[in-house]
Amino acid sequence: MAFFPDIEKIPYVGTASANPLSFHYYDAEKKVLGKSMAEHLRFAVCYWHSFAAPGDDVFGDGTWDRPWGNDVAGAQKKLAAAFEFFEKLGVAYFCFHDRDIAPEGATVRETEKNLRLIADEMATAMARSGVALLWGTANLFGHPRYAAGAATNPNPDVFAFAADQVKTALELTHELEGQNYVLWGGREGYDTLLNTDLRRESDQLGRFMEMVAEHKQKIGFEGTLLIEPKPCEPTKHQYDFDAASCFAFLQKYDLEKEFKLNIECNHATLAGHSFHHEVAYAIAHDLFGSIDANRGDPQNGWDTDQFPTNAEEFALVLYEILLAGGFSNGGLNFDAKLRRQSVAREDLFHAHIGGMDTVARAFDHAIALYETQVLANARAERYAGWQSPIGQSIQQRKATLETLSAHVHAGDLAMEPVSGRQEELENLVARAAR
Ligand code: XUL
Ligand code: CO
Repeated sequence: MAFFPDIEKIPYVGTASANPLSFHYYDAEKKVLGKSMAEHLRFAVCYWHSFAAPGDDVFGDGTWDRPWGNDVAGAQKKLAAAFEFFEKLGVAYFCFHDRDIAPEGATVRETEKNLRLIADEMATAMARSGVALLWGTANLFGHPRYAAGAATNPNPDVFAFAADQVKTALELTHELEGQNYVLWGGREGYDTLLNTDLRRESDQLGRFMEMVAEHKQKIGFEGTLLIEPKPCEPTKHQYDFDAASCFAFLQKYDLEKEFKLNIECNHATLAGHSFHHEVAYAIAHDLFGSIDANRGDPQNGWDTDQFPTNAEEFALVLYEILLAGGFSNGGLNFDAKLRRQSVAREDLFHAHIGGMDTVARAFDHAIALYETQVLANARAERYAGWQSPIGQSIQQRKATLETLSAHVHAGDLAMEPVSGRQEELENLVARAAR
């Protein structure tokens, strides 16, 4: 029996139609820059917010209509509803944590049995529908055993338990032909420094990540391993604070060739950055992998995980991704949730339609910036001086403090301040919106 019986496949109707259960901007088949919009944007629905979560918050119980219990029969109903949703929405991908799709049992064996049963049904649903796995991951933060962290737990048995969980989830992702495997350090951080050995916890996390990379090679998983930075929540301070902290961590443990980053908008803003900054930073350091699309609330300081609604802000993110050649294994996962009062089943459609239309409008804007090259030309012009002999000698590592000193003493320097043209460029960006 259908979970969304009154909803048909969501069509693209264009801006003239007022039908709310349709796309007004996202036209999956439309070809731009040699690929369809669906191929460029690689949308994914996340299992946890949309199907596993009950709509509770710290002050109150679940409000959403998710009529399945936390047992295997419930997991089967949830799977059927999720695939009905993916197909009716028309997305190519989804993402899950191990515990979203199957309940933990009383023993490790029972947990694996539950996962196996659902994984087989999932493989069948994927083959039938053509909906593929963007990434899999393990929930290493929900169970009380992980209250003091998983890889950074003071207890090595908890570390081992987390390792077993990741082994299983990585193998499952490989089996389901997932394009990536994500590690979000849910509780890899501290609540207080008074009881925390920072050096030890960093080394534990480093060794854990090395083992994940080793196992990836061993089983022949060809997807990308992704770390997802977040500065805080649930812990006071998380070690994968932002893209730059992840880069330092990866370099320390010689892992920068093994991992890329999954950048989430609301995590970037929690860290005091813009989404644009985090994506641009990851690209500039060859670490860009995938994105979790959502937004925070500008007046609230926490991870509200709302669906994106601001196309202009998103356009700059997509512009950077376009300049970098687009997604390869990565994609755009809606790590976003409904508000607690959104209790109608169709709210899930409105939320995703809005998110996808916002991204489609942003993409159109990004293409305009990309095609007209207004920003690229301004950037190139700003650094044009580096083509000069002195610029080249520095870039080619031929210059020394002495040769530069000689250059300065020879006089004839051109150091007049030049306009950064920020306001003009902001106007160009605004005008490029179509
Ligand atoms: C939590 C978060 C996670 C990861 C996957 O803030 O973003 O859902 O995306 O574990
Ligand atoms: Co996320």
